[in-house]
Amino acid sequence: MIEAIYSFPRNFLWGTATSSHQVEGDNTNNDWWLWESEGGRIAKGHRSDKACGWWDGRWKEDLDRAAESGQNAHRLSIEWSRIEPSPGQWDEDALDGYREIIKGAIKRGLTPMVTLHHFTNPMWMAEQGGWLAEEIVDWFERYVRRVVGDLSDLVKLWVTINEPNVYAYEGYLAGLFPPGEGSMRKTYRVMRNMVLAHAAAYHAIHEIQPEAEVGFAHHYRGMRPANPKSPLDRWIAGYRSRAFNDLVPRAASIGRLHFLGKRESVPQAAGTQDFFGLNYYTQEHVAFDLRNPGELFGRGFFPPDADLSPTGFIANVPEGMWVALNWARAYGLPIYITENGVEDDEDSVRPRYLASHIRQVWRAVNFNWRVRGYFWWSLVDNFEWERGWTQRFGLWELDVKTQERRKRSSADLYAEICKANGLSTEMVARFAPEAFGEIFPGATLPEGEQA
Ligand code: IFM
Repeated sequence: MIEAIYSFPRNFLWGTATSSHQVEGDNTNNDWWLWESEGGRIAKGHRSDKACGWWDGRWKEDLDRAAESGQNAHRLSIEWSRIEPSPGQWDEDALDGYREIIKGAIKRGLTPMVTLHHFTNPMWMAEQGGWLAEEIVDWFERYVRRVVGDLSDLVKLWVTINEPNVYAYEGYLAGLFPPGEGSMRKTYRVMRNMVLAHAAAYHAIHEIQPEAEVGFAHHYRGMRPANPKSPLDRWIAGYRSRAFNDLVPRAASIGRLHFLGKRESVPQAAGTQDFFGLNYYTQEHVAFDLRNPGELFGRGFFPPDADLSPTGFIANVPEGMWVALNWARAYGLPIYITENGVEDDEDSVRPRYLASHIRQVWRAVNFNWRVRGYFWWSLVDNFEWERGWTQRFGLWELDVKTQERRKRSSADLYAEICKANGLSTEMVARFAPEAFGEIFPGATLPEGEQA
């Protein structure tokens, strides 16, 4: 077989992404800890407990794994409830703890990308109204100033808020995240406040650190009309996509909020992204459904022939990554893929999911689209919010009780990709032969490799 390789540019960032509550353990002072303890909220009554033990020091062994497998970046988040346990009170030890982790990443050759808010809130903030409170923009800016003031000598890449759309929909419409509400009006309010808090953080970070690069991590969910010939399906797919995918990035680009017919001007948010952070996992079909007003008269589903993850949470649609990148590129900014991944305890879908998504990223790079880096979700199995430990996204498997890690085959595949700065025919033939034809159309599998 003739060897071929999809090569990436020099200095491309290859990493994995994690978040504080999902890996640290013992985050007893945030709203998720309380939510988990209330019972009936999390699959099988699971709790984050010690999570992956990062706050007890296990970040060292996991970052060793990342570095040894050729990664050159890591995206992690800071836990607000540790830094500011009560309003205006700063925990210097917690700040030192993050300093040590970030220094540890840099020492291992991993460029840190740091997220300032990833779904969890300090208890005091949740009790005073959370993201609906009038004061939230000032609270967030105060916290951001403290963290960035402390860590700007180590960190250049800042993500202010992770997935505002997911946070708002899950917490305020679907009710699966705290505070468990079901109100469209509040969902909009929270997204609006997140845009304003991001804008305030963006300006504050640049004041403290002019050379910083600041953005959001946007969750893009592909939405295709179930029946492309049906005008109603086409309309509802577009409508839902605009409400879910477009609201926040548009506001951070042009300074205008547009949600379900409501328009609002937020000029302070215009032009507040130095890069576009893109989280892409899957694409769904959307059908018009009058019986489903709670979901904006649409019903999202995966088609019967979809290549599904074990719990059916994610369909493997690599073409959707291309669509997402094309969508993100319209904002005219450099792009980081801040998350991409699949839950798969058996590691049966993950190798082909990984390889075929990397190929789509390469297509974009090959057209000179400004894609600067890729962060796989996630390094090690971690606490999956309302799905608890029932979903496993890690390159390394975690035994939650013993804290032992076991390498999955996908970790080896990703290590080879990172080290080669590209994806080769030989890698795909070994790790995901069933996707060989799709990833290298026209090439033939070497003898002995099973498709
Ligand atoms: O685990 C989450 C992460 O916290 C945010 N993006 C999606 C991931 C997988 O569900």
